[in-house]
Amino acid sequence: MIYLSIVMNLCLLYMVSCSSIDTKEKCTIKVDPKSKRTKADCRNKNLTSVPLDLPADINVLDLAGNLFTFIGNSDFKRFVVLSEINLNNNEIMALDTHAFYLPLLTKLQLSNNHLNVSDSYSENVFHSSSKLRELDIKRNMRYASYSENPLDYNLPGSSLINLEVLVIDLVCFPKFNSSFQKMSNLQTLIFDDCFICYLSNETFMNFPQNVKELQMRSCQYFFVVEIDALKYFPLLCILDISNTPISLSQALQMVYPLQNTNMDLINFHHVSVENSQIYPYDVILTPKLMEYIRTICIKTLDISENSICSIRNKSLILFQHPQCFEQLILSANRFGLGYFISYFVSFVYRMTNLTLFDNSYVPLEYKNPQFLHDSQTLDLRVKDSRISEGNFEKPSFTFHIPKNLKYVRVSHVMARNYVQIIDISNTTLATLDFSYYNTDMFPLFICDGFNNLTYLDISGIESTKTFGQFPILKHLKILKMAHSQLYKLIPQNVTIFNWTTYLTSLDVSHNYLWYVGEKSFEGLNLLTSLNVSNNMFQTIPRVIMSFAHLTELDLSFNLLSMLEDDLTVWINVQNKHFGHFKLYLQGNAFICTCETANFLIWIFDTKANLDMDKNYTCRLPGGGNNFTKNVTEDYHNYFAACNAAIWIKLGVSLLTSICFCIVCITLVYNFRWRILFYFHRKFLIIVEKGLEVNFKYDVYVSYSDDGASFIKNIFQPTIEHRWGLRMCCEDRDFDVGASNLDVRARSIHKSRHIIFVITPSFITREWNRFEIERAKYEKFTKDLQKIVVIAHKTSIQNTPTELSTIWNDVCVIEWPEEGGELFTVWQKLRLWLF
Ligand SMILES: *[C@@H]1O[C@H](CO)[C@@H](O)[C@H](O)[C@H]1NC(C)=O
Ligand SMILES: *[C@@H]1O[C@H](CO)[C@@H](O)[C@H](O)[C@H]1NC(C)=O
Ligand SMILES: *[C@@H]1O[C@H](CO)[C@@H](O)[C@H](O)[C@H]1NC(C)=O
Ligand SMILES: *[C@@H]1O[C@H](CO)[C@@H](O)[C@H](O)[C@H]1NC(C)=O
Ligand SMILES: *[C@@H]1O[C@H](CO)[C@@H](O)[C@H](O)[C@H]1NC(C)=O
Ligand SMILES: *[C@@H]1O[C@H](CO)[C@@H](O)[C@H](O)[C@H]1NC(C)=O
Ligand SMILES: *[C@@H]1O[C@H](CO)[C@@H](O)[C@H](O)[C@H]1NC(C)=O
Ligand SMILES: *[C@@H]1O[C@H](CO)[C@@H](O)[C@H](O)[C@H]1NC(C)=O
Ligand SMILES: *[C@@H]1O[C@H](CO)[C@@H](O)[C@H](O)[C@H]1NC(C)=O
Ligand SMILES: *[C@@H]1O[C@H](CO)[C@@H](O)[C@H](O)[C@H]1NC(C)=O
Ligand SMILES: *[C@@H]1O[C@H](CO)[C@@H](O)[C@H](O)[C@H]1NC(C)=O
Ligand SMILES: CC(=O)N[C@H]1CO[C@H](CO)[C@@H](O)[C@@H]1O
Repeated sequence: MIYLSIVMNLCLLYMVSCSSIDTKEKCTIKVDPKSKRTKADCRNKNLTSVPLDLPADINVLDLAGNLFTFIGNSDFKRFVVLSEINLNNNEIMALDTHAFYLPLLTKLQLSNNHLNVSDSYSENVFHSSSKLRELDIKRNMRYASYSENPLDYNLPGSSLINLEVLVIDLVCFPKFNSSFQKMSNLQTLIFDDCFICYLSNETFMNFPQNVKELQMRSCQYFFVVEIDALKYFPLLCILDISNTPISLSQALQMVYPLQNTNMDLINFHHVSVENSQIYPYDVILTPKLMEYIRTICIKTLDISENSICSIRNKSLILFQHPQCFEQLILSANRFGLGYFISYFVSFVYRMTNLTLFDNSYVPLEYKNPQFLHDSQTLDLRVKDSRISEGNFEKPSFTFHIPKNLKYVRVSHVMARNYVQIIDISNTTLATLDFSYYNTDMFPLFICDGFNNLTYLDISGIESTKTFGQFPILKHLKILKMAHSQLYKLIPQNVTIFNWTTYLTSLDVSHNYLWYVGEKSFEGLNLLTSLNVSNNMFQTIPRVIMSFAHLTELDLSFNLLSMLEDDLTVWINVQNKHFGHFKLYLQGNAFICTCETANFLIWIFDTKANLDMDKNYTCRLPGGGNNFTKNVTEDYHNYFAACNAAIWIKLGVSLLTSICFCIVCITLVYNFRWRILFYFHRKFLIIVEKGLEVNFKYDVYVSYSDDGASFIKNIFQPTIEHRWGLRMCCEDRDFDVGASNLDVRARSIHKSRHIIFVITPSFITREWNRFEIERAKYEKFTKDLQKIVVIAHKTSIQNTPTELSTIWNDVCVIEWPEEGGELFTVWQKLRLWLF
């Protein structure tokens, strides 16, 4: 009896463990609520055969990524309503004679297996699956592809008469068997893995005439195309040979049989050849090359990235049917439109159906070249661009945007600008991307009537060039002005954004902003998202709190030491009101002291959505860094003194009447940090002195002989007399007689920052190596806060290589000779040193 029960228990155990393995390997079965189809998902389960426990009524079976090697006649037989099978990425080498005996099968995927198009598909393999509409057998012929022997493609066409989509390999010399003609419904033909070596007039002879879409993307090698190769596809609407290296010249020849037809897409993106004897890499577009394509009515044409370096006889605008174009993509070529710009402009205007125009990434001309033979410029001084404009007689054109154009991208252009005025009156233009448009002048946009511009990107263009160039844009929602030196406008111009007061999203990151005037950002009442990251704000501009709809604020990578209470309260209110508020704070200079305790607590209490999982680096009062999370987790240790302050405050209110004087003293003592912090905001210098008592100097300056006068006459007066920082320079502060090495090491150790002034002879100075090594040492031991490198009368490239290992920790300034830059540079330096 006992024996029996043990056996039974063992059995039970066995069954339990078995079933647990079973559930691990089980496929997930789901009913798609929309299509009401049952799908069995058995992907990546190391299966070698169809699981036996699958219900028979599934419609979709996904077996991708398993280890099938063979499909037998009975494998799928019981799934009578199966309509889709995915067997991609298996190891299938053979199919049984009636492997897919499934009357309702519509889609079969077999890509990335080892089936041979020549002999793997027997006469009856798809017999009875006459509903099959989509067959994907690509990437099966990798090993055969390189062979130069002709390969017969034998597919049982008579059982594929309803096939619409065929995805298949294209080997070096393919011979399509005449049964392909029977696939009379074939509309989409995609060759993937394409290794073709020669595309002759006969290659596609046996394909049915209904094919509308032909894709031969990313073929591996250059191949010759005979001019009539596509004549078997008279109904072709989509031709995509992008990334196939046959040269644009050949691609343009290839459309010979398609003359005078209508095409939805011709995609010749990056068809340039690198090392062909016949076709040069650089393409010169001529009327001869455009002979055939110009007769076609094309909706979308992409000829980007083809090394087109010149356009002869206006051949680009010879198209006979400009009104057909809906999308035109010319990017990443190297041709200029200069000599025929007026014709081009009026040609584009005739493209009345055009919705998208893209001509970006055009590195063409310097905007203001200097020539040696020009006697006026021989003194090699950089001329004012306005003067050179006067010299250069430029034609002036107004570009009328065609009525239906919605998307224009002309970004990353380095050339001369020939279009002075762009007219967007009464157009539907919605998106305009002119970012990094590096030209001599920015066109003036005019609008007399209605416009629908909603997105504008003018990042990377100096804001003084774009300011005032736009009319009032009532529909503009998103404006990007990153990297646009906006600081140049802030002090001078009162309101910068009064032409676009309906904005909801504004990006002014990377603009060296340290201050925003009361009125600079005025009028942006509908703003919901503001990005001021990567600027130099030490305090948040108050104007932000006037944006009543703001729910996303990016303050990352500024110089904030905390967020003031009024701002944090405001953020909480916004968050409560709108139910969400996103705040980005990483990369700031937060301080973890009693005085910022409220802020630190707020970080973890607030319901607003903060980045970095609320964990930011912060500076500790005694020097060194830690993380906000670590500090708050160890709250009692860090803020014990703060709590004491609160208790004493309580005590104070009780004991006021007893001893006012004593309390006063206690107050001062306990609030020393708060007082200090008050001064920190008002008079940063005093605070720094108080917090960092152990430093003797604020800055150690390392320089060579030819920098001495710069230090004495320019540096010292500002840093010492105006800013009140203590400087250590060897000529003055070193005691006579002491060992030079020791003095230097000690002085560096006693300085909060170190500045290297790189002048032409600095590299030859005997001490610089030692000082750099000391600076690195101090940096790594965390005492030294900033290493600043100033290049004066020399280039940054001449910096000693020793500095390169800590390059990320170094602040670099190229000292300008004079002018407006100087002010910014002093501001930068001041912020770094404080
Ligand atoms: C499949 O087999 C591989 C190699 O044996 C193994 O690493 C992987 O975990 C297995 N996957 C599953 C789902 O069992
Ligand atoms: C495919 O079959 C043909 C004809 O049987 C043969 O010549 C070729 O080598 C086979 N290719 C592969 C990769 O097995
Ligand atoms: C074409 O291929 C099918 C299927 O493999 C085969 O039955 C037929 O005989 C072939 N026809 C020709 C003309 O080679
Ligand atoms: C291919 O067709 C074109 C045009 O019909 C013809 O000029 C050319 O000779 C043909 N090429 C071959 C190799 O038959
Ligand atoms: C714009 O395209 C439509 C069809 O896509 C066409 O009927 C119409 O003629 C085109 N517009 C013009 C002005 O040609
Ligand atoms: C203006 O643009 C918006 C969004 O881009 C679009 O939904 C709207 O239809 C456009 N209005 C007109 C008149 O084109
Ligand atoms: C735009 O339309 C308005 C009103 O329909 C009209 O007054 C104005 O002249 C038009 N502007 C242009 C440039 O055609
Ligand atoms: C915007 O402000 C600038 C400078 O304050 C002013 O010159 C311009 O006329 C204003 N534009 C509008 C539309 O109010
Ligand atoms: C905060 O982030 C730092 C740096 O990523 C990490 O070392 C530290 O463990 C984090 N602190 C907590 C409490 O997760
Ligand atoms: C950071 O704070 C944690 C928690 O108080 C502490 O254990 C750790 O030593 C601190 N790290 C540094 C580098 O000060
Ligand atoms: C911060 O805390 C985490 C765990 O709480 C610890 O792994 C990490 O070392 C701490 N970071 C510092 C700088 O002390
Ligand atoms: C009102 C005002 O100060 N406008 C100035 C704005 O900035 C541009 C470019 O610096 C000046 O040309 C304007 O005079």
